[in-house]
Amino acid sequence: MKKIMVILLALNSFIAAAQGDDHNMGIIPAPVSIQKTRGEFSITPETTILVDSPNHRAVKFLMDHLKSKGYMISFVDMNTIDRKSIATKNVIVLSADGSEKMPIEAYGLKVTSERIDISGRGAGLFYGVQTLLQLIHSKSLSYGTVHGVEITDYPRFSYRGMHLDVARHFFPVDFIKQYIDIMAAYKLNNFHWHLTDDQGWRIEIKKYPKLTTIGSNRDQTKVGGFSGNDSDLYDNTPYSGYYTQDQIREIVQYAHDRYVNIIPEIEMPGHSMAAIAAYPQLSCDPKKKYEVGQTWGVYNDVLCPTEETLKMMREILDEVMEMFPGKYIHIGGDECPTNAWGASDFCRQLIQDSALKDEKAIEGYFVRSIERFVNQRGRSIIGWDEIVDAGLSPNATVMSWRGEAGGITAARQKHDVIMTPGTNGLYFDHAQSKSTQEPLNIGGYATLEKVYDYDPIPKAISETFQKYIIGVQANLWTEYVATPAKAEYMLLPRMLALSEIAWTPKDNKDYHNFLYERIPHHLALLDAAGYDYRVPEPLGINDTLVKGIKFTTTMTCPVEGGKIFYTIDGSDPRETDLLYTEPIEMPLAKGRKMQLKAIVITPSGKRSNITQITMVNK
Ligand code: TNX
Repeated sequence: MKKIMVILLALNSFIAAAQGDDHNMGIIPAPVSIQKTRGEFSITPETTILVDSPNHRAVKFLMDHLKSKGYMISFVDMNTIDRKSIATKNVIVLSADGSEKMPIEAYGLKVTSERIDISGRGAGLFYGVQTLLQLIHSKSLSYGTVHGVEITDYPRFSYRGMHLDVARHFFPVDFIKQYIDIMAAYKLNNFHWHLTDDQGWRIEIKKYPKLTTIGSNRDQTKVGGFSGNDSDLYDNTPYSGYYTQDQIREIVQYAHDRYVNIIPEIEMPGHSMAAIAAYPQLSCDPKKKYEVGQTWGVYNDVLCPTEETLKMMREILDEVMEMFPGKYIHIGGDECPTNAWGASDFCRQLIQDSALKDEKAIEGYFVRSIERFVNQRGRSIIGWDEIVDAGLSPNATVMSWRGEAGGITAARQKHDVIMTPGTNGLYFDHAQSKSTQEPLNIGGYATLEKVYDYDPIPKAISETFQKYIIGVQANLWTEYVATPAKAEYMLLPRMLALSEIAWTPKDNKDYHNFLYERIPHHLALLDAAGYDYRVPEPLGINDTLVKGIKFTTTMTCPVEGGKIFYTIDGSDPRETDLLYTEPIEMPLAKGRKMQLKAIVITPSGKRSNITQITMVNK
């Protein structure tokens, strides 16, 4: 026990030292303005939390959070006591005071040795609380301290999104809640829930029960990578899973309590094999036999634009809108081949009757029809950028995923746009490094730095149209993500970079500060909390070759409390090898070559990829 305490205290002073040099004081996403001040507030069992709106979600969140951490702190409703008798010392005050003129979602946070004041309205107050929680540093035996600071903060973008595909692989309710937790902690406010696709329909629809009794089950799943001519290996294992309407409502409420809006996606007219397998009349050839998708890619069978199909989609969306109260309904619209429409007599007739140019125009016809309906219900659609090619629907918001081009075109037509380009690091199913040690993934390449470097406002867009870029999102497609642990691995720490590009003013971004001074502390917290995440390689060596006669290798551990182990004999390092404690001096005789290999092992035992540096004296 004593040993643990010594370690904890040492760790804590290490944290304090790291924070000492960091002008952002460890906060992710970095705030708009932050000024470190003198003094330190100590949270003690006598500290009182004063609130002006006891039912505020931020207050409830803080209460629950502190309780779960074992803090016994009293909350006092300022309206129930004589204002003059309110204590002014050893208090944490959560109020709307001074927030009238603040931008939306803004907060102010002031910490002195006597008190902490957080002011904000709605989400603003909630984000003030999130920042406070990041600033609390607990020592082993006390309730924690917060260094003096003055912060003014608000987001760069109003839409800060994270997506999860639960169709290719299903994720349980508890995991979805955890996903929302971590989003909220990093001030992301829109969870895009990809609920249906070729390989599974995962939301209960009462009027159409076969969508889940049939559509949520596939007989087996493709093993390994997918590209058209891969080997045909399947796992021979049935796969299923869906959310009941009660579970959905529970999750919607859970997200609401954390200022996270959920955007449900019901894919149409493509990526709909699961629905077609359940109700073949949705297709252009109802006599054909259909099955829920077992492999990945794009399927040629798609929804047929008959009145029967459109009616069914409207009825499905009616139930969906009842479960999800938010403004946006995502209707998909991506990757929809026209083969089935081209071969259909019905479609030929429709093209004539509705004066459509050809079968390619059917997607626009479909989307506009659904959009009219969604608009009548007082909601708006979001679609993937193919809806731009299909002739944009009037109020549609566009998610630009095939690069930025679709988003740029849409913004110039004064449509709202959410940037989520796969080519710029925002596809979290892509590999996090070029190393062969990365787990199976879809290909592509999205390092932490690439995510961080992305600016959601494309250079090509003139100032007049920039306001139509309402935000940014990263997508986690799950063809190759079969477990919650892997989803966390793909999500973290890239989501922290996403949070900073979505929230922090561009001029405050600083990758070196993010990577060296803030990320290590956050990874230590995630490590202790039991999250999976990708452990970055030792900072300082990166599969490079250097030439010279004498070498000094300096490495930094990217996880606080983690250790770097290394070898110089060419073998793969592990915890039984040399522990890195200080820069390694390595003089090398002429004609010699030496390889230094290193690995990070975190306090919970997670391991990074192995990186190396090769030194040669020619
Ligand atoms: C394209 S992004 C898709 C998804 C895949 C993803 C894999 C988009 C709108 N469609 O169906 O899962 O690529 O990266």
